[in-house]
Formats: sequence, C-alpha cells, structure tokens
Amino acid sequence: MPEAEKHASMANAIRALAMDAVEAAKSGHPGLPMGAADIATVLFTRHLKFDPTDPNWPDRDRFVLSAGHGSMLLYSLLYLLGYDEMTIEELKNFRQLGSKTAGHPEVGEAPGIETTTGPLGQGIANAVGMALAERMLNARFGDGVVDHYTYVLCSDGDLMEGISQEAIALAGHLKLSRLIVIFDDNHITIDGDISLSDSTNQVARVEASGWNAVRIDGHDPEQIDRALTDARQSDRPTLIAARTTIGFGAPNKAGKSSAHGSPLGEKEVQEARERLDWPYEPFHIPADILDAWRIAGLRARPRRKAWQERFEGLDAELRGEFARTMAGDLPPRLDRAIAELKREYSAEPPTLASRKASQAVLECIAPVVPEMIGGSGDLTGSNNTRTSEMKAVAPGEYSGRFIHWGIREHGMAAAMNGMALHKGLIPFSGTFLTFSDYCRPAIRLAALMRQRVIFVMTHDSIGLGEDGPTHQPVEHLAALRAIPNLTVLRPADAVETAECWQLALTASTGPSVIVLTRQDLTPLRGEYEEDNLCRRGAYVIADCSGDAEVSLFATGSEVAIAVAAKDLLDERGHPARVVSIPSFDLFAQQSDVYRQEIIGTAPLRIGVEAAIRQGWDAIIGEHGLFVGMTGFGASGPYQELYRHFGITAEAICEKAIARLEPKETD
Ligand SMILES: Cc1ncc(C[n+]2csc(CCOP(=O)(O)OP(=O)(O)O)c2C)c(N)n1
Repeated sequence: MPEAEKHASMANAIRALAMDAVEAAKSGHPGLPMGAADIATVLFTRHLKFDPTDPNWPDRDRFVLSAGHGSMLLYSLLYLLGYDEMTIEELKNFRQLGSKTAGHPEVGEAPGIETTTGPLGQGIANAVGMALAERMLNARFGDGVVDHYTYVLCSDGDLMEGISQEAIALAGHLKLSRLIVIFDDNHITIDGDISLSDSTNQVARVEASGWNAVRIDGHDPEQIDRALTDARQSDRPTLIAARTTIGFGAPNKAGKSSAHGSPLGEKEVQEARERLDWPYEPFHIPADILDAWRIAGLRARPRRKAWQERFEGLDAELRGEFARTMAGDLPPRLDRAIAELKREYSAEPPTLASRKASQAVLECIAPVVPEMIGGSGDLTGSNNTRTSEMKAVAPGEYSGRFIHWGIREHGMAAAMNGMALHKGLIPFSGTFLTFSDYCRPAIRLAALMRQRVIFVMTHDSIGLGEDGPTHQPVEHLAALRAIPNLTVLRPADAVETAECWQLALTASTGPSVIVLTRQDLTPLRGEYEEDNLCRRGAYVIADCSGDAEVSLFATGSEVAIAVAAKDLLDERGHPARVVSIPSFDLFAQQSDVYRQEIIGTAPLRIGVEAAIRQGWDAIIGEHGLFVGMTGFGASGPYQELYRHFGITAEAICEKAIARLEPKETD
C-alpha cells in the first residue's frame, strides 16, 4: 500500500473507532479524535518511544492527552497498538461502569494512560512536571537510563485555562526542551467558534515565554512528521500549532461545535464512512490495517531491550537506587532518622513554630530520602521547605533538589502531580494554606490518581497575625478534609511534626497536606514514644485520673490552648482530658472501637480549632461546644486576635463552666 494511503487508513481506523464507540455509548466526544487522528498516527507510528508489552518501561516517552474529553483517541490508539488490556470489548463498553474506558482517561484504569485528564489545563501542567522529572532523573542516573521525551496533545480549552500559562512559563524558563506540545488548533469550542471568546495568538504567546513554536497543517502527515523531528532538536520546549478540522470526515458536522461532544448520529456516521472510504462494520478493523498498527507498536521494542541491557550493566548500587525510587519504596533509614529526632525533641522539647519544626525535620530526613524534591511558590523563607543542602534547579541545570516554582500555585501543584506520576521522585512544596484554593483542582486530582504528593501549607490560621483576613484561612481545613483520599495533617508541636512527615512519606497511595503554623508552639510531647502517635489520627495527649467531665479535642496550635484550658478546668473541679487530632482523615479510618475510646464518655465535648466548625460534629456531636471561627479573621498581632475571637484557655473554661454549672434563671 502506498505510504499516503496507508497513513489515511490508519488514521481512519482511529476515526471509525471513535465514532462507533461514542455512538454505542450514546455519549462522548468524537470531534477531537477525528480531528487529531492524523497527528496521533504520525506521533505514535513514527516518533513516540514505547512498548505495549512493557507499558511501565521507565524510559518510555510520556504521552499526555491533556484534552481528556477526546479519550477515544487514546483508547483507540492503545487498542490498535496492541496494549493487552485495551481490547475491542473495552472500546465497545466505552463510558460504561466497570470498563477501562472511562469518560475521561483515568490513570491506573488501563496501562498506557499516563495521567487522569478532563479538567482542562491540568494535563499540560502535569506534562511539565513529567518533563522536569525526566531531566532531574537524567542528571542523577545519566543518559543511558533516563533519556525520553514528553508529548502533549492539547486543545483550545487547555490553552485558555490560566494554569496553562503557569505551566508554559515554567517550562520556558526551565528550558524543558524535551517537552513537545501539539496544539489541536481547530478553532472550535463547545459554544462555537473560538472567536466568540478568544483572539490570542498562541504561537506568539508561547514564544514570549521562551518556547519554540511552529504552525502546521495538522492533516498533512509529512508536515507533522517534520515538525516533530525539528522539535526534538530544539533547545527549548516546542508548541506545534496544528491546524485541524474538528470531526474530520463527518460530512455535515466537521468543523462545527456539533462534532465536539455528542454522538454524530446514525446517518452522519454512515455518510462519514462513505466520505472516509471506510466501508467496514462498526468496531471492525481490517486485518491489514490492524497489522500495520500492531507493527508500529513493536517499533521501539529493540530500544527497550537495549535499555534493559544498559540498565543491567549498571553499577549495582545505582541500579538498586533507580529501581527503589521508581518503585516508590522508601529507604529503611528513614524510620531511624525520625526516631532519633523524636528522641532529641523529647529530651529537650523545643518551642518552635511548626513550619520551623518542619524545616528541622526536613534537614534530618532529606539527606536520607534523596528522591524528596523540595519547592515553594515563592515563599521559600516562609514555608521552610528548603534544606541547607538543597541546590536549586536552574534552566538547563537539573541536578538540584529544590524548585523555585514562582508565584504559580496551580501550575506548581499540577506539575508536582506530573513528577509523582513520572515516578522516581517524591515532590513536596509549599505555599500559604489560604492559597490551597489556588492548588485545589490539582490536589483533588492527586487524590483521585492516588499520587504521593506532599503539599506543605504554612500560615495556617489567624495565628499568622498582621497579614489579616485575606491570608488567614478559616474554611480551608474543612474544604481540604472534604477531598476523598487526601490526608490532611495538622501537627501540634515539633514531635507531631516529625510524625506527620513520616506519615506523609509513607502514604504512598495518596497526597497529603501538612498544615503548619507561623507562630511558635509550646512543646507538648515531652516523653519519647517509639510509636507514631499521629498514625491513628487522634490520641489522648493529656488525661485525667478518674472519669472526665470534659473532653477537649483540638488540632495544631490549638492543642496547647486546650491543654491550658484543661488545667483551668481541673482547678475548678471539672476533670478534663485533651485529645490531639493531627488528622481527621486518619481518625475516620480507625475502628469504631478505637474511635469510641478516643471520643470517650465525658458528658461535655468541646472542639477547639481556629477555623470553622464544619466537619467537627462527627467528633463533638451536635450538642458539643465549638471554640473556633465563625467568619473571616482580622488584621492584628496574633495573641490579640486569639483573644478577640475567644480562642483562649480562659474562654474555653468559661464556656465549659457555663454548660456544666448552668445558672438558675427566674
Ligand atoms: C476546567 C474545565 N472547564 C470546562 C470543561 C468542560 N469542557 C470540556 S471540553 C471544553 C472545551 C472544548 O473546546 P476545546 O478545548 O477546543 O476542545 P475541542 O472542541 O476541540 O474538542 C469544555 C469547556 C472542562 N473539561 N474542564
């Protein structure tokens, strides 16, 4: 078969599968797969380095379909290329419960899906993290082991989202030349022509951020091929703006938004088959075309085998380290390092802000866990996420361990997801807790994708003081606790901070947020305990002899306040106990027996947290007292703010006494 004809048939196989699967599901997005089929065919059959028989080959090129609504493009490719788990049955079950072909690609559902996409803009930012991880691992392990590209297919929507600019600026600044983004430049979004809402020159825009960019005809295989070859020679990231027609091949809907997100309809599909010269039954791919795809799937196998040989020839220690970090296993020395630190803190309890305690913990564990990569959204000196030995990553110089993410919290969080997805590194990075809102969409995806990404969020309450209510989180703890599979940790002193770091690192199937104070904290854990007491989310930190009349529950900086309130209540003849709750999420996972034991039987339960009440009723009950915030904070010295908002030991004691000793009224 002549090359051009062969290319057209292979691309049409994608188009047909996409039309048929969307038609069968009665929902989905045929437009993008049909429009981008030529791009995908050239990329996957001539350029992308991968082996369907070893989908997790560490040095494979990564492909991110940022426009995840075009998922049928990816599923068709995986089937055509011979990924075992992506059978034709899976395509027939597109979007059905239990299939591997979810509405949007979900990492872990089927081999070959590198990241979960759907929320536009996330994928391109994930890819920046992947491309950065590739360079950083290359600097550690060398060209023989890590030497691959990261390709992205993105849409108008991806580039319109603000996060794309954060990602593009980062990639340009860091000169991530192995990042190649193909822009499906079809001028169409859901509402209609792009001119309804945008007139950005995307090529000029990325060029302004230090990229290489080119415009091509996205239906001309030779232009696509040349652009991809050139992109790999560039010393900068590349955007290939490939002009395409959405729904290419559909006689009436091509080029229109009606091709974007709904089945084409029986008649249109029939006519598209005629137009594309595709006279085959739904889901049927003729043997010669399927063979051509399967052969393309074998293309990089010799390179994978050569890689394997090189890898096996490596020095045993280096090989072991690469295998360990790619598997996500922690070095055994970590637990010892944490134990030593806890022993030190218990012997000489330090009065420290938990952000400073966190830095001290990092100084101790970062040398032991070299795959930990620090960073900050331009708040390095405030977040305390950089250790003395961490050199910064710089443009073209990737041997460092610290990333200046700039003021790009959303891009930072999504790129951290990409680093974790790449595997081999454990990213952690900081911003203020109030700006977790700017990271939230990416944090949610880290949780959904079960990725170990550690978000350090400092300045966690009115305790930050004078910066005032814009910077004082009040609803953020509740909002973060609402995200499934996210562990929110709020340590009360230096020992708990060490324990929370240990928990975040060992939580290999989900992200953690470590919430830290700006202000100093009184040490509470004077006695060394080998066990990680934060492990179960809550534990009794100060008990009373005999039956407690009051159980006080608190987190972070408010635990010391609760302990002081307990002392006052004890003095007033009302025995009280205090429970520290470093993690609501971990506590919720405990057995009923443990939860009941910790919640206790005291007639009065009081929650203390410098945040809103939402979520607390599960612990203190509907009739429990809550001492915290009911609205936004205020600007002022923090001790005054605590008094102003009534979050003091005295106020707690008075509220408790008012309940315990009700005054008789006339
Ligand atoms: C953050 C986010 N906002 C909105 C959507 C809903 N949505 C899906 S595709 C799309 C835009 C479609 O235009 P384009 O990105 O150009 O894709 P194409 O029409 O070319 O398939 C929108 C708004 C989304 N998936 N993510």
